[in-house]
Amino acid sequence: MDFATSDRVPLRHSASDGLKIVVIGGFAVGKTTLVGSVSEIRPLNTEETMTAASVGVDSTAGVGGKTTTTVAFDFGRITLDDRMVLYLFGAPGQERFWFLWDQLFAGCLGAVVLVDSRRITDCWYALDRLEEQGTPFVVARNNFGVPRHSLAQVRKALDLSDEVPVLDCDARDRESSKAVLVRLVEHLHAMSSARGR
Ligand SMILES: Nc1nc2c(ncn2[C@@H]2O[C@H](COP(=O)(O)OP(=O)(O)OP(=O)(O)O)[C@@H](O)[C@H]2O)c(=O)[nH]1
Ligand SMILES: [Mg+2]
Repeated sequence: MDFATSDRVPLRHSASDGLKIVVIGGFAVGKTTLVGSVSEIRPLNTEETMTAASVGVDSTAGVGGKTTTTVAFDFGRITLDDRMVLYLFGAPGQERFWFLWDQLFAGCLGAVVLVDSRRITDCWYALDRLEEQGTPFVVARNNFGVPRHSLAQVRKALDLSDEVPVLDCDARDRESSKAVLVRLVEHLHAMSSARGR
């Protein structure tokens, strides 16, 4: 598949061309940042200021500048080629909002699991949910500075099978975030071809 087309493809898609994708992972791993960096429409955000009540509950270790958190979901859209549009739903990361994930998962065809390798265990809940549902996914390690672990170590720590793509990204960078989504679509395509064999 060739996705190396213009970033601003004219809108002539039907709903059947759209894929619903969720971006999930632990608290403060960069989900809202990724949806915002890659979206070609102004992303919908539901950010609220973090209050003193979250101190000691939500660890912002390594993301000290973080002052807001997603309380419902993020929404964005990206056109990958003249046929395919991805509708992106970023999940809230705080445990108290996890009940909203059920609605976000409805109708989704694939997922990006964002990981901060300094807090790798935070994504276990996301992986459990996806594996339980049988939803295909890729794991994207969002780089906060120089990574201390290799991608092979991330794969091992998360006990991922060889078929799950694991890649690096910088959620703040549009091209990097787009590369993650392209990888996910390729993975979905490969999985569906394998099922059709
Ligand atoms: N250095 C660096 N900072 C990042 C990167 N991605 C996100 N950030 C910062 O990390 C913080 C967390 O980003 P968010 O996008 O709000 O994280 P989130 O996963 O949506 O957080 P919740 O919705 O609250 O769970 C923000 O302050 C971002 O500016 C990155 O790739 N590198
Ligand atoms: Mg968020």
